[in-house]
This record gives sequence, C-alpha cells and structure tokens, in this order.
Amino acid sequence: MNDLVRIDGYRYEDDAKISLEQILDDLSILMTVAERIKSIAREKGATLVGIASKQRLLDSPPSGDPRYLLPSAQSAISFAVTMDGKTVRDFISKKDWLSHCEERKYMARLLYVVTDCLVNFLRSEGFDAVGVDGNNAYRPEKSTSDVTEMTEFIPDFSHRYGAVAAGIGRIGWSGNLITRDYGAMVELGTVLTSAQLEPDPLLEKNPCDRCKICAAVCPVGMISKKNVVTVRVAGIDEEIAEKRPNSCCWIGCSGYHGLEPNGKWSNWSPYRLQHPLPESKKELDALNARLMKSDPQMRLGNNSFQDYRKAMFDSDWFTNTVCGNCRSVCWHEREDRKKNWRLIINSGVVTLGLDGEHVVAKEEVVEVDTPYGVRVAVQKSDYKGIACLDKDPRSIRARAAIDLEVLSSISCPQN
Ligand code: B12
Ligand code: SF4
Ligand code: SF4
Repeated sequence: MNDLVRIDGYRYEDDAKISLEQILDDLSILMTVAERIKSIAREKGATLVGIASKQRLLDSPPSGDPRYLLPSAQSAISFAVTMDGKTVRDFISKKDWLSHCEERKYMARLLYVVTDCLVNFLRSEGFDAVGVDGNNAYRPEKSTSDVTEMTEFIPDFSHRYGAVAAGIGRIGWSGNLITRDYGAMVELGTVLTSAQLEPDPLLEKNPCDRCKICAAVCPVGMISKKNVVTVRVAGIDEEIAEKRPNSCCWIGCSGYHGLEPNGKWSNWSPYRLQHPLPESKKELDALNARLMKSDPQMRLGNNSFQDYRKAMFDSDWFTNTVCGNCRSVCWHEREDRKKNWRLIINSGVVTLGLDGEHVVAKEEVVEVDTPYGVRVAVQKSDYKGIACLDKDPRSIRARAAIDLEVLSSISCPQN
C-alpha cells in the first residue's frame, strides 16, 4: 500500500497511524443507515439482503406481521445465505449424507451471526431491534403443551414473507422462497427494527417457471401438481401449490417415512410407515403427534425445539437432515433442476446399517418393526447380522437418537 492516501484533498500521513480501516470507518458516517445495514450483512456472510417496510407486510397472513415480535417495528431486514451446489448434489444423489447436515448447521450459525451484528448495530444507533429465530419457534397453539401437540407451526415471523416484501425473492410453487440467481438454494434470516428505512424494490418477475419438479421429488406427496392457492404478500398475489397439512411434510422431513410410493427411491430416512398416509388432516395430525411423542430425539430435554440457537452452536448437536428435496432440486436453471430430479429418482433406497450409518441398499431390503411406531428398512444380510450384533451403544456410530435406540431395540430374526 502507498505510504499516503488522498481523499478529497485530505492527506492521511502514514506516521499519523491512520489505517485504511479507520478511513473506511470515517467514510461510513457518509453512508445511510440502510447502506450500513447492507454492508454489515454482506461482510458477515449474507449473499442477499433487502429491506421491507411495515406497510408492505400488513396485507400478508398473520405470520407476516412484524409487530407480533416488535410492537414498534417499522421495517424488516431480510437476508439470505446460499448453499453449496456440490454438497447438495452429493446429498440428493446419496453419495454423502453428513456434509449437507453440517452445511445446514453452518448456515444457521452464519444467519445468527448476521442477525446479532445487525441487532447490535441498530441498537447502537438508538433503534429498537430484534432478531427472528432461524427456525423451530412457533406461536402458541390452543390446547397444546409443546411442539409434539402442534399442527399449524405458525412462526413468530415468517422469513419467507419478509423476503418477498424485501425484494429478495418470490414464493415458488413449492412454497419455498425462490431467488432470481440461486433458486430456492437459500436459508433466510430477518431482523425487525423501529428504524424507518427506505424499502427495496420488489422482485417483479417470479423466478418459478412452474416446472413442478418440486412436487415430483416429495416422497410423501405434500405438494399438489395441479391445485393452486393464493397467498397475498406485499400487494403480490402469489399463486402457489396447494399443500397437504404441515404434518405431512413433518412426517417426510423428520424422517418418519422416507420411501416414495413406487418404492424405487427414498430420501435419507430408513424409516417407513404404512402407505398411503392417511387422507384426512385430523388423522395425519394425530399420526404425526403420536410419532413425535415416541421419537427419542423429541423426548431429549435439550432438543432444537427448546432452543434452536443453542442447538446450532452446540458442537455435539447433530442437524439431522433427511429431506428438503423440494428445495434442493430448485436451482436457477431448468436443466439443472431436471438433472437434480434424475439424481433423486436414481439415488436408491436408504437403509439403516448395523453400525448406525444410513446406507443405500445394494440388495434385498426387509422392513422391521420398532417400538417407535415406524418400521425400519434394513438390508437382508444386515438383518441376519443383528443376532450377533454387539448391542453396546458405544460400538454404534448412529448420529440420530432414533437410530441408536432402534438398533438397540430391534429383535433378532428367528432363523
Ligand atoms: C413452520 C415451518 C415449516 C413447517 C411448515 C411449512 C410451511 N409451509 O409453513 C414444515 C416442518 C413442514 C417445514 C418444512 C420445510 N422447511 Co421450514 N420453516 C417453517 C418456519 C418456522 C415457518 C414457515 C412459514 O412461514 N409458514 C407460513 C407460510 C409461508 O406457509 P405456506 O405453507 O408457504 O403458506 C400457507 C399459509 O400462508 C396459508 N395462508 C395463506 N393465506 C393465509 C391467510 C391466513 C389468515 C392464514 C391463517 C393462513 C394463510 O396458506 C398458504 C398456503 O398453504 C420457517 C422459519 C420462519 N420463521 O420463517 C422455516 C422455513 C420456511 N423452512 C425452510 C425450509 C428450508 C424447509 C424445508 C425445505 C425443510 C428443510 N430441509 O429445512 C421444508 C420445505 C417444505 C415446504 N415446501 O414448504 C426455510 C425456507 C427456505 C426457503 N428457501 O424458502 C425456512 C425459512 C427456515 C430458514 N431460516 O431458512 N417448515
Ligand atoms: S421446482 Fe420448479 S415449480 Fe417448483 S418451485 Fe422450483 S421452479 Fe417452481
Ligand atoms: S421437505 Fe421433503 S417431505 Fe417436506 S415437502 Fe419438501 S420434499 Fe416433501
């Protein structure tokens, strides 16, 4: 670097010990609060950042109202971090399960870092500011004592609605937030503030081209291929797929059922329910509640539903991701989406290995009853090996609590 820097005729001498950082700091007073917000968010790792006004959000469903979390809210700052394409393709093609699980945890942490920096900055400027939790924080539902009894999962604030109103993206057929350049390959964060900030332009053209590949890769048939519902956000009427009740995705995404109807491929879950799943919302919700209540992970006191942030920063916490297919396929280019679809339908069926690993079946698969309301898929030769399996949990490398308990509990075959 040169030994002096000139800015508007002002001479910063090297021996005055003024660093470039200090100069930029001085210049930052010339930036508006909105510009500084964007600069901080990008510097901390956000790829996209935009601003929505309170007014824009008031026509959305209730979870788009920022005043629920911050009564003085005037603006919502929405930001997105992007996912790595190779990691996602290795995940959907069943080459590598764990890297994507780690990636999601890393992204969640990154979103909290951006959130905290923005909240601190806004408060230091004298505004009210709160960060919206990344996930798993829901508004109370009548007659429920915890998440295992919930059915609607209405968030404190919907990151997706915030992102639409801030011009980050639009809602796609799948219900996921779709961006212009990265498709749905983003996770979202939001900070609500009392600062009255200039809103960014909305994204005029919805990047979703209705290819419906998202519907084709959902193992539990959550997303309709033809029925439409309309959701109004920021004056935009988003026409998106009618979805089955949230409990349907919960069953697929938590891994209580991973096999798609023709039995040719699954998501990363080795667990199975009777198929087809119940038609009525009441039965589906009741089934999901039973499964959640007996799920060993949900019974742990320190699960990610108690405190999502704590779980994401806990180095021992395993971010058990087995699905997300509707989002992972949805890349910007249609050719890429088609390729992703082919990777999924040719990816095979996942089983639980004897050591607790999730492995793609190379031979005949048997489904074995478990005490947790689900059957587990195991390769036939592995199942025969269960008789002589060392049931000492320390010898098992299972990552998810249910895998560990299932391996310790499934009965030996009668020869
Ligand atoms: C609850 C929740 C779930 C639930 C319910 C999903 C849902 N559709 O609401 C379950 C467990 C099923 C789920 C699944 C997934 N989730 Co999730 N989830 C959330 C959470 C906490 C809130 C979602 C939300 O805003 N729902 C409300 C709206 C958006 O739901 P909607 O179904 O799209 O719209 C319906 C309602 O608005 C209703 N409606 C319309 N008008 C009106 C009017 C009134 C008055 C009412 C009452 C209702 C209503 O009808 C619409 C259509 O059915 C957010 C975190 C957050 N705080 O935002 C993450 C979040 C949405 N999830 C996310 C992801 C990635 C997923 C999964 C891909 C799983 C995964 N691997 O992580 C799947 C995708 C499933 C899908 N296609 O939607 C990301 C989304 C990223 C993106 N690009 O969009 C988020 C934002 C987390 C994050 N921090 O990034 N999720
Ligand atoms: S996969 Fe296709 S139809 Fe589904 S949300 Fe993405 S672009 Fe839209
Ligand atoms: S996350 Fe999986 S189960 Fe849920 S809607 Fe998407 S594809 Fe279906």
